[in-house]
Amino acid sequence: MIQTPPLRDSVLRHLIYSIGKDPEHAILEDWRMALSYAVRDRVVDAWFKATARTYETGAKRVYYLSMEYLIGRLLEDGIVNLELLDEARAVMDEMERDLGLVLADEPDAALGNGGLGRLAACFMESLSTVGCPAHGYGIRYEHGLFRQQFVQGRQIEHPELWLSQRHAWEFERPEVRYRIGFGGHVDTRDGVTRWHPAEEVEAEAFDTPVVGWKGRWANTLRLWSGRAIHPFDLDAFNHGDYTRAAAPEALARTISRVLYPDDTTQQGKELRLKQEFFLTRAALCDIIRRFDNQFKDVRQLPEKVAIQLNDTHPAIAGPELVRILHDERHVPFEEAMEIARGCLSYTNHTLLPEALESWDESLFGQLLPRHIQIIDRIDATHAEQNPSRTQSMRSDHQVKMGQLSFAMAHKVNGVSALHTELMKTTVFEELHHLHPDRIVNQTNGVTPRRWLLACNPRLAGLITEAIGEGWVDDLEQLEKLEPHVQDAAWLDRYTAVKRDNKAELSNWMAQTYDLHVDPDMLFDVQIKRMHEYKRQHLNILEAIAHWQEIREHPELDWTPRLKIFGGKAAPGYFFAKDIIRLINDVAAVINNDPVTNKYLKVVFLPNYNVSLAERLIPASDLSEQISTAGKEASGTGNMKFALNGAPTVGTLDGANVEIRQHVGAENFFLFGMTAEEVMERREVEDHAKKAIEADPRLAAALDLIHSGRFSPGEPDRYHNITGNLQGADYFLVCSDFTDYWRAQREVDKAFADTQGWARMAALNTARSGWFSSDRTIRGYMSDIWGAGSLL
Ligand code: 26V
Repeated sequence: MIQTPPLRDSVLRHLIYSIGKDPEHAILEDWRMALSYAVRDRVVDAWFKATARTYETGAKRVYYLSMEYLIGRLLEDGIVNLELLDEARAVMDEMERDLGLVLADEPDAALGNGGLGRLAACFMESLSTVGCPAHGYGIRYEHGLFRQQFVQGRQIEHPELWLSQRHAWEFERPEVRYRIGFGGHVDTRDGVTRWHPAEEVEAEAFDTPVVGWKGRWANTLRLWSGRAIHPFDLDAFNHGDYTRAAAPEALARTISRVLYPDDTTQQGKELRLKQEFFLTRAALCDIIRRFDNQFKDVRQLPEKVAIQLNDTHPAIAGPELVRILHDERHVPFEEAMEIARGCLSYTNHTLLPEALESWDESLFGQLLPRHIQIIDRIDATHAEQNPSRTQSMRSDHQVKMGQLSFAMAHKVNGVSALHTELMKTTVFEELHHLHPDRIVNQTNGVTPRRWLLACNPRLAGLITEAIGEGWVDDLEQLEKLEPHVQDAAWLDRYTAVKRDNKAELSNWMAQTYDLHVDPDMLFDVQIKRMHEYKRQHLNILEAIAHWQEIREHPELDWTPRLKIFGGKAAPGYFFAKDIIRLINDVAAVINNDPVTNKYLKVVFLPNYNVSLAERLIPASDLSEQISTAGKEASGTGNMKFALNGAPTVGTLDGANVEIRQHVGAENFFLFGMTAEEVMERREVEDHAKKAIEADPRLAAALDLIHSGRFSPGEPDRYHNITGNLQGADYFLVCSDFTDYWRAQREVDKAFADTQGWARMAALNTARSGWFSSDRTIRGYMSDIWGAGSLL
């Protein structure tokens, strides 16, 4: 074994020999790369050990298939997990570099849209921390989620260029390539059916090691990149037609060029379906090659391989695995189905009808002619085995990916207790009836390494001083903080930590955006994708109403509040974009009102991403989780806030329900209708009108928007929003407004009692241990995958 040199030597060696710079001429990026390589060396040591051990033991492996991984930056993560923070800081101090600036120089890899992608990233880290042999598969998008800019309050999208910046984390594997076919035809000879694709591209592997806590284990995130099989059309080249000669490469690369930025509506685009098959087939080829290397009989697959589908996006894994087993390995069809089902399981992340995947059967059949036949056979077999069945995997000329995933999975899971119950009574009602043991719950979690230890070092330090460091990979140990919460002196220190975090954020906002805010205000934060069901417009309506009240009585002792928003809207989701613009317009008016602006300010920070979340969450006082009940499958931001000592104002939706159970009802500001009440209220005629009539504050706030108070010169700018709220108001903003208002006034009162608030915040931290993604992963291992830890 090679002896690991001190970090300092390693950094200098890499600076000189890997980067080719001497310390005198190195720029920030060079130091960042040198430090990354030095840390990476140690990650690789852990990685090789883990790989060898998995191979030796012949243990079952977990494969996580996801179209998205919202990983964020990796250098700090590696440093924290390998406990190199002090050493890294000392090295950078010696080189007269600020470690914080070096870490922040890394591009933020945004290969995902939101919750689903971030969950995949937390899961990868937890899989390594708990020592479960696992591989993540995804796509190496050249461009991740767009960068958001505001121009006169409106969202402008810019391409994101993370790959054009240097980073140290991936290893190209040119020898690991698979052919991925599309289109063509199917024929049957001597009873054997074969698919002959018309077009083929290659998927090339890029590996990123993912290290767990203390470097005890590391797994692989393998991302696929599109390549042409013959990068050059030689014939065209020899004829001097260079554009045509390069065309195959350009076409192949298109597949992994860009992440689809719309996570709200399924659009049925051909390229998206190609991406899904590209990821899925490349992953399956890799899984089977690895299995064949070590084992003999494909009938053993379910014993050795667990494949988790992150939503329906890789649902084609069912038919493709059956195709490989049946068409290529000649396993009888029904047995092939059984083997595939034994390996596969599926996680549902949304019940919103517009986000459920279905594909036009003619598009599907053109691109995947053999798979559509297999789907029909799976469907027929399933119908035969379940004669009372009425719903098919194909209806209205569409292929239903949810139905397919359910039928091809041995377990199907929801992501919070409420969501799982709703799955049983709504989208999967019939299938649940036929397979009552298939649906299980695995409430989401977040990794405490990134979301507490790394992003909130002050709080992490205070906790470790009180209860030791065991909490880092056993988060429920946070309950040992309870006695300290009863100690006034300790609570003062807890409050000081929060205050320091808020001051740091205020300084950063002043430097970065010239926004000047008082760190003693209540920092009220709503950060998430923009969506009507998440109801950012409910939040801004309340701000308008509150502003009016302060204006009427500026002499009263109001609790000063800063409302912070962050979030991107899908480029084609015009309503969500209007809400962004409205919030920015309202901010411009309210922040410039000299009568009220010591009591109320509103800011919308542009380009919300993982790194910004890491800055904001430790500095938050209040977590806004205000979705229409029944619509947010789980939420994971909600867990990060609670863990970092920001109590929730929220509805009984998704994991809010479980957060409230854990932290205690008295430490959670509940408001709004339940999921059941929501369904009933929708049936009430003119529910919005009635709610508006009953609440003059709401009526006045809507009138202000409608009158053009926030859009001078263009009074009708927000008539679409006001019309929607006064009309159908599908997400029941008006019906929940009054209770939301009441809850916010309770927040004001509670925050004014500094000790009481500190107790509430600290109890949120002490009682959030259950929301670790380590707990979630152990749940998947035992209830779904049948996989063990090799630690
Ligand atoms: C949907 C679609 C629709 C088709 C086109 C591309 C695309 C990309 C992503 C999605 C995902 C939407 C589902 C989603 O992100 N759900 C979120 O999952 C989180 C993790 O389980 C959960 O905490 C959130 O509540 C849930 O909204």
